[in-house]
Amino acid sequence: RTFKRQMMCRRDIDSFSVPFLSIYESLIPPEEEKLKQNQLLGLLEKLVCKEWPMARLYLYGSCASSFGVSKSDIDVCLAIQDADVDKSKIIMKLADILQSDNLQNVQALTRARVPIVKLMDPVTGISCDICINNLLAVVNTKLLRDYANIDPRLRQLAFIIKHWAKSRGVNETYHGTLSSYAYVLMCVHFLQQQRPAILPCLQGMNPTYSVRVDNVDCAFFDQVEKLGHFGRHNKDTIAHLVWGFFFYWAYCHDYANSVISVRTGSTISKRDKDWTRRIGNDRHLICIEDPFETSHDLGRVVDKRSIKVLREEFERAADIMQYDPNPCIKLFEPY
Ligand code: 3AT
Ligand code: MG
Repeated sequence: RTFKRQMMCRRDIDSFSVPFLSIYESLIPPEEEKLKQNQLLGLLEKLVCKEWPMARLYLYGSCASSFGVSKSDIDVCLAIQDADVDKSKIIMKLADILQSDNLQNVQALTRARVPIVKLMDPVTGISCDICINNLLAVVNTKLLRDYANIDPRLRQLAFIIKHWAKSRGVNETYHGTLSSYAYVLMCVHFLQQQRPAILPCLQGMNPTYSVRVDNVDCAFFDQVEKLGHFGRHNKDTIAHLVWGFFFYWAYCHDYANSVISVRTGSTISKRDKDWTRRIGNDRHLICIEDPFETSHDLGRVVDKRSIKVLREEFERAADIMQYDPNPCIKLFEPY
């Protein structure tokens, strides 16, 4: 590993940018998909307002953060400002309402960590998850969208990494691998770490946006259009960054001692967070700090078996990026 840590990138790396960009472009949702999403959101708003006139619906997750690939499910948050909301009751009621309006596969998952109603709209063909009052997710979605608007390479990199993770079966939290949200944070962190930096640390700047949600102060600089083209001094191509991303997670990240932290734009020590030992099911084998819920490690789903799978996948990908004659094909081969 120490040998590889000093490894130089292959000389022909930039020649792979064109094929990587065409993969990226093939994953972008077409405009009509956005229209259908809005059509479904409109229908849901109409149904919800009949029962709860003061409620609001927010789109969050990848379809709102610009990290959604074509044919993704959409994530919707129902915000109800009632003093004592019983989420399970609302979920059940909501499922009833939706069921009676021709929506299909309506399921109320009241016992999940985040209780949701799932449904499929037969008119648009879109599937949707609706949660209640999960406003932190709405705010972290905004943070990611603002990062995406700073440099186009973030969205390109994140699409390619998500596509790789899905192809290789390492985007399944119920199997101990990482969520899409975690991979996007890993991409943001990686671009913050480049020299010159490709992304700034928005939470480290003077806040222009500030809300308090569930007792968490969420504040960051959100006037990103004023940053000019922040990453312009760094000319790295997308192929180089994909190589660098995998190389970083395969051979450079200090799994034993470090936590990646988009909030600080850096890494922090596991000891400072008291994430050095297993507590309950949280093993902290790969540590990714949530930007707002800072006690929340997005790597907590990873266990002894799946950390091995993940690290072997990072090494496989890094080696393909370094040596394979056709990395854009080999990288995404199904496992
Ligand atoms: P997909 O395109 O659907 O794979 P996504 O970014 O929409 O990716 P999810 O559907 O898994 O990801 O999650 C929807 C949003 O919920 C993303 C993020 O704003 C929030 N979220 C997901 N997991 C967590 C988590 N562990 N902690 C905090 N927020 C989360
Ligand atoms: Mg989603």
